[in-house]
Amino acid sequence: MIVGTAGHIDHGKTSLVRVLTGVDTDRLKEEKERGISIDLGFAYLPTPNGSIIGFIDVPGHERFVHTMVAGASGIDFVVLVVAADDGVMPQTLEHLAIVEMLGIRRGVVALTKADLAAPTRRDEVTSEISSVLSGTGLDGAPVIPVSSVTGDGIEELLQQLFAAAHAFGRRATRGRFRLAVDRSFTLAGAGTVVTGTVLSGQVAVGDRVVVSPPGLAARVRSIHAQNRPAEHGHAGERCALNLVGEGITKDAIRRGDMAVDPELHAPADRIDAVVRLLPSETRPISQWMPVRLHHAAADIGARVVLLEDEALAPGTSKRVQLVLERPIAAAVGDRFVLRDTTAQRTIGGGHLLDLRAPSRKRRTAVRMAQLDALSIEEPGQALAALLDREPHYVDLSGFARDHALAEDEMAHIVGELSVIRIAAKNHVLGLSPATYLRLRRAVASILQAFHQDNPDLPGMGMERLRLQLDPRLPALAFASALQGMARAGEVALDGAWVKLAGHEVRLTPQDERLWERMVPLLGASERFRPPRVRDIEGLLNVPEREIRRLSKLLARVGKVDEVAHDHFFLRNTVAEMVQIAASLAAAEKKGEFTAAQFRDRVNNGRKVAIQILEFFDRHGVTLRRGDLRRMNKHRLDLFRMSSNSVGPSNSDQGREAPPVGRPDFKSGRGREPVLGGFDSHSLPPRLGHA
Ligand SMILES: Nc1nc2c(ncn2[C@@H]2O[C@H](COP(=O)(O)OP(=O)(O)OP(=O)(O)O)[C@@H](O)[C@H]2O)c(=O)[nH]1
Ligand SMILES: [Mg+2]
Repeated sequence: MIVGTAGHIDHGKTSLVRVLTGVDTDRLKEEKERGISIDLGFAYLPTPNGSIIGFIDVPGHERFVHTMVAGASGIDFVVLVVAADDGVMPQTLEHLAIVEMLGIRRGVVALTKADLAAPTRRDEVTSEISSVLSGTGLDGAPVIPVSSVTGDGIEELLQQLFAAAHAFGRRATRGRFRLAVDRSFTLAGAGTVVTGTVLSGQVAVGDRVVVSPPGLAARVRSIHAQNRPAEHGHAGERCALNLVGEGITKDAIRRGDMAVDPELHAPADRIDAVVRLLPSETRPISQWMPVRLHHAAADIGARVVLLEDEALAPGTSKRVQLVLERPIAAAVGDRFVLRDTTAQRTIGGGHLLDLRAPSRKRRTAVRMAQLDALSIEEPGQALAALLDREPHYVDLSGFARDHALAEDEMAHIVGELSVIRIAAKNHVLGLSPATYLRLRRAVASILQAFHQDNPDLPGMGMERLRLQLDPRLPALAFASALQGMARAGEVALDGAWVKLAGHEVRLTPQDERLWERMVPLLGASERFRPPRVRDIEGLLNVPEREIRRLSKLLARVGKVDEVAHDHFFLRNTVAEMVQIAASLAAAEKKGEFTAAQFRDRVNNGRKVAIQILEFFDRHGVTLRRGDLRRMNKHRLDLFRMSSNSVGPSNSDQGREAPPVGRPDFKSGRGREPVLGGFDSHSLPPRLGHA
């Protein structure tokens, strides 16, 4: 447990820590000279059951409130110090407000300098204290009169602290590692050391961390936890980390930085949050008002964008967007304090909702619904709620990172909710099973309608399909989702075309008859030199454009290939010619053959033979070097023999080439819709088309 002091200047905070722990935390020369605390002080106290309480002593001076916030950000328990002679003073109230904003609900009040106040005065101050605590998280906290001079009450306070530490136990070691740096210094023989409170997760000697926001990578060479050498540091402990790495120096790391699990390094500078304005404020927070944001040990200039219609009035809470002067390392749910820009008053505080807040459409109903979901504290429930709202998909990698969730925690949540994961480039999108089912049904029905209206087209353009769907997934994710549906046998993909599995291009009865008359002309002994469109017109007495139209249609479905303009070959013939070229190449020592060799084998004249080879060149089936060609072994089956059913076409004659930069479906990333490290659920069983 980490205990922090709080209270007005000169009320005896440091003296109290000294009698409790034996450590004088006012170490600075200036602190000695002026008799006040300036910086944070740290001390440790072993408890009877063997655990160690860490103390953070804070300055009370009104000019050092920012330091007080930095110290209070990591504490579990507060000792609010009120001098019995002075009573409640301005920084008593301000520190109390800060403790409240930081969500600290455990604590005691030490009524210090009890030796200087008569019993009636003590009673007076005690009732003053109960009235200021009323309605706060510390409402009803015990008030213990103590004197650091006579030692009165110290034993009772100690017992209270031990009991609290015992009841508190250990902070749950949830989440990925985050340590809020409050000091960075050089230690002779060790190098750079940073100290701070572990906010979440744990760290072990040898671990890699990143100092964020600067982005400095480091290795943890050694650890002190609660002032003792340790192999591990856990959430809720004060730790000193000896860091080594390029660029790691005491000056490169500042109070306010975080040492985090490398996965978490993603500084944020536009953050949606809930803010409560203190009732003591006299004016509401106005649009674009400048404030000072105190988060963990950092403080940064920021502007407030109001997200709700009504003004943010004193004593109320509202959603706002914080636009920061520079990014911070944070996590969803983190508490913060707002002070005015002249650093004279604490004006409010709150907690963070979304680290990747949008700069546009930030006040829409859709956005508010998302923020409702993000307001849910329990991450699993928040994710479930998000998946349920527009846009109906969630960047799971970003969600896990911004909630500082450990891999197994995220895997558990994803498993519990049966989230469907879709890989897209560097992240993984999640859909609820219901949304995914809806998507698949919509894909099926849109394709069905499309095939009905366009029986002669092999499929629908992937982009056109994507734009008709809700949710409209990002293009890469959509391609991955279709891959999943293709694996489940629901759809078939051919480059940028999507069709229902089992869809075949149907010819009209007239086309069917014409095709039956064309086949013998294209096949048979003249197959390597089939008649051109115009020749067929003469042979069959059918208009040239009809022959051309049907030929192009059949080319799209892979029945024929347009080797040269208006010159269509049967797909089987093209496949046969690839074999011939391959056998020529195989017979040559260097694997290269000439156009003349090819012509002699197919015996169709020099001009046509060269047109065929150039067609192969264009498709990368052959690789030409001067007069010689060799085979491209990766493309040997580009023109597979077509079966009875109409197979996918690989000819690009008469159809669009696949768009450049389309997702590589063959890469492992696109194939498995699984977030790195998560257990590998596959997509759910196929959707019936009934
Ligand atoms: N008589 C008496 N004097 C005390 C007691 N506690 C502290 N003092 C005196 O009060 C003065 C201030 O004490 P500190 O402990 O430095 O006060 P502080 O709250 O740490 O002050 P800042 O850190 O500057 O806010 C010192 O001169 C102490 O000796 C007490 O219980 N009785
Ligand atoms: Mg002090």
